[in-house]
Amino acid sequence: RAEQGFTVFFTGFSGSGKSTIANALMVKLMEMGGRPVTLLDGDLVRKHLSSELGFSKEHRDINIRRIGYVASEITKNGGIAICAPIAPYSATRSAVREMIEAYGAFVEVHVATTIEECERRDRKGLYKLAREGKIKEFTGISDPYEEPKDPEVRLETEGNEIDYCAQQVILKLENMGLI
Ligand code: GGZ
Repeated sequence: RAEQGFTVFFTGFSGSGKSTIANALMVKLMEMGGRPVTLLDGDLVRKHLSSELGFSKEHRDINIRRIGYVASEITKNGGIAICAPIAPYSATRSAVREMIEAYGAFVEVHVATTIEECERRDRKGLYKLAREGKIKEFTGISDPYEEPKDPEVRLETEGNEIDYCAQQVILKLENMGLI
């Protein structure tokens, strides 16, 4: 049978490790060979696809739907799409799931690093700015994050290596018969 396309959709707080794990997953999938892998990282999407958008609920939803649309096209053509936005709203994630599942599998991965841990790490100094009110509507501080209730994979990053987290996703993809 022809190989089915699929989308791996990471969701979690800023600084939770989404991008890093998504990159590690991309490398593993590319090493397996044969299939094109496209990473739609939050930062790059914001730069190239959504540069006019801010962080209101309306704008976040537009951003996530754009990502979903691109991922659905990749999935339709039998490719692998990896997305890594915050995607704080569960209804929007569900809408994207429906768009993708018309063509292939949707694998939601909750990077479940707690807000306390993300703020403690504060790799980019954004949490400090959010606490000072210099960034408004900051997810987890002054803006909502609706936890996924039933993701395909939930990753606990505290005490686990990047590579181990990426491997958990690989195992799930194998169990689902996708790779
Ligand atoms: C959340 C923000 C905000 C606000 C700027 N809230 O660590 P980062 O920097 O690179 O990841 C965050 C990124 C979030 O963009 P997304 O497109 O993933 O968000 S969403 O899915 O909600 O559309 C952070 C930065 O942008 N950033 N302001 N107010 N993150």
